[in-house]
Amino acid sequence: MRDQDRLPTSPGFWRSPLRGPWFTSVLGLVLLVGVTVLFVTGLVSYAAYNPGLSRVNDTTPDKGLLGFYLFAWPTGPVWLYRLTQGVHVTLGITLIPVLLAKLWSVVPRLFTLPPARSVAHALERISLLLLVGGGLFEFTTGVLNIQLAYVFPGSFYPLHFYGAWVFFSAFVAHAALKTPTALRTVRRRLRGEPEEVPEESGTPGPGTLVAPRPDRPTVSRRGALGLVGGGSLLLFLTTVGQSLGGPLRRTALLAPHGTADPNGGPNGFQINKTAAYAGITEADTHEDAWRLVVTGRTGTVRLSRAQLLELPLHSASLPIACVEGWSTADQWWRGVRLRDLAALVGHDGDPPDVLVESLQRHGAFRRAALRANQVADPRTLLALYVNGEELSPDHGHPARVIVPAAPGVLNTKWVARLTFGAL
Ligand SMILES: Nc1nc2c(c(=O)[nH]1)N[C@H]1C(S)=C(S)[C@@H](COP(=O)(O)O)O[C@H]1N2
Ligand SMILES: [Mo]
Repeated sequence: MRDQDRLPTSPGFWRSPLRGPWFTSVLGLVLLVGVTVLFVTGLVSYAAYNPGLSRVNDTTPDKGLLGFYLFAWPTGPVWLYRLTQGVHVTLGITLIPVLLAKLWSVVPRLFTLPPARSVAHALERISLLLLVGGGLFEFTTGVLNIQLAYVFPGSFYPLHFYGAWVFFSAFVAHAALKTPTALRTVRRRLRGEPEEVPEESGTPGPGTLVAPRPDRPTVSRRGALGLVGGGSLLLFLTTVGQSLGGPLRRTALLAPHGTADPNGGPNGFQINKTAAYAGITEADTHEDAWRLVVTGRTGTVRLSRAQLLELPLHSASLPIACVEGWSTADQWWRGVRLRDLAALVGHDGDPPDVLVESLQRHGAFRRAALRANQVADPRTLLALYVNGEELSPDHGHPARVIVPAAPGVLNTKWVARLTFGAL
C-alpha cells in the first residue's frame, strides 16, 4: 500500500473492485421504490391509529403540521391493515441487505476531503448525514420494535414517526439529485456500453466510486448483487409467514409471532399481551364482579354478562393485525354490536365515536378511541365468543372489542367501560 493510501480520506485506500456507479445505481433504484413504499405504508399505519380523534390514541401529540394528511381509516376490506402493515414490516426487513450494501458501496464518499468545497457542497454533505443517520435509525428502531425489544426512551412511535420525516426528507432530496444519473448508468449497462471511467481522484462524479487501484476481484459485481438479493430473499422467506395464517406461520423463523399458534382449540391463535401481563385476575372478571359500564347521551347503564347475553348477538369473521407486522387469519367473533350498545344510551341511528376502557390499570393500550365510522359498522363487536367458545382470559375474557380493518391496538381486551360521544 502506498503511503498516501493509508488513510480512508485517500481514494487509493478503498480497494474493492466491486464499487462503481452500476453497483450503486442498481441498489439505489431498488431503495428508491422500496423506501417510498415503506414511507407511505408507515404514514398510513399512523393514520389507522386514529391519532386525530383523541389524545388517548395519539403517541405524537406534538406532530403539528405533520398530521396534515390524517384521514378516517375505513372499515373495509377487513384485511386492509393486515396488508398495509404486513407490507411495511416484511419489506422493511427484506430491504436490510440492500440498505447495507448501498451504504458500503458509497462509504468512500463519506471520507472525501475537503469536507466542503462550497456552501452548496456543505449542505449536500449535511443532507447525506441526515440520510444515512436517518436510514439507520429508522431500520434499527423498526427492527427492535418488531422483535419486542422495547428499549426506547419513552415510546417507539414518536421516534419512528419523527425519524421517518427526517429520513424521508433527506431521501427525497437525494433521490432528486441522483436518480437521473442512476437511471443513465443502468441504461448504459443494459445497452452494453462500458461503465464510465474513473475521473481524477478527488473529483466528484460517478467515476469516483471506482477504486483507482483495485484489488483482484473475488466475486463479480453481478455475483455480489446476487448475494445481496439472496440475503433479502432469505429474510423475506423467514419473515413473511407471520402475516399469513395456517402452517406457513411456522416458516417465520425470525418473527416472535412466527411460532405455531398456541395450544390449538378455538382460542388457539396468537396472543399479544397475556392476562397475567396486564394484571387481570379472575377476581376482576368473575361473573359476580364484572359489569360493563356504558355511558352516552341519556346517561349510564351497567350491564352484567347475563344482561349482555340477552341483547341481540351477531357474528363477524375478522383478523387481528398488529403494528408489529404479524396477523391472524380471520377468526369468527360473536357478541353485541357496538352500535346497539350506543343505542341503549340514546344514540339511535347515527352513533358517535367511543372511548373504550379496559379493566387493565396500567399500560398504554388499556384505552382506545374509535371513530364513528367504526362504531357504525355492523361488524364492529363487543365480542364475548370466538370461534364458538367463550373468550379465553388471554384473548380478553369476559369481553373485547373487535373492529374490521383496524390495527390490533384498537381491539381492546378485558373491556370495562364504553363512553359514547365523549371525545
Ligand atoms: N387491554 C388491552 N387490550 C389490548 C392490548 C393490551 O395490551 N391491553 N393489546 C392490543 C394489541 S397491541 C393487539 S395487537 C391485540 C392483540 O390481541 P390478541 O392478544 O387477542 O391477539 O390486542 C390489543 N388489545
Ligand atoms: Mo398490537
